[in-house]
Amino acid sequence: MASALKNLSDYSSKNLVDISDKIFAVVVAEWNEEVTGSLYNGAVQTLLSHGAKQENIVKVEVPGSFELSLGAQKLAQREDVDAVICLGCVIQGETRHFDFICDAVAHGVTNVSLKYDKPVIFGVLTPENQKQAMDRAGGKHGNKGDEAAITAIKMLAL
Ligand code: DLZ
Repeated sequence: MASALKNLSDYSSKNLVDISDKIFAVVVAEWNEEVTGSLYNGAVQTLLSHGAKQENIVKVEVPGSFELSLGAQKLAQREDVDAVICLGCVIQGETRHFDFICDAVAHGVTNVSLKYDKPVIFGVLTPENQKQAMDRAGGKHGNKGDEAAITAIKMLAL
């Protein structure tokens, strides 16, 4: 996290990234909403602190992480959207549901990104339990929503 921020500062100081006119769409899964809400807050704060305008950040909610891909596609196909950030949290269970959801969203997000030639960021936590999730959603391991936002900004510099 710290190194990701440092690297982003490097980009900013070299004026390689100006996101003041970029439009970001953030797709947020409602499952485990305490976690995904924190991821969203982290992502938005990071975008704002790096120059994005609040009015240029669009939030769309989908029921679960499985639906992130379609949500991302609907936003990525909009010409005005520059980057899409997908945020979800799939908690490992005793069934294979976890694997199916994670595989589906990973492939789905990748496909949307390549199809529309835009950054579509995989900000999905895959923890073993709620505590591990919260540790990564503003807790002791930082906020993966921040990292997802930083990744989107970096990809816009390509
Ligand atoms: C069904 C389900 C389960 C068991 N667990 C999660 C989860 O931990 N995180 C999450 O984002 N979504 C979960 N879902 C819901 C699926 O993502 C999806 O919404 C449903 O299977 C309907 O397509």
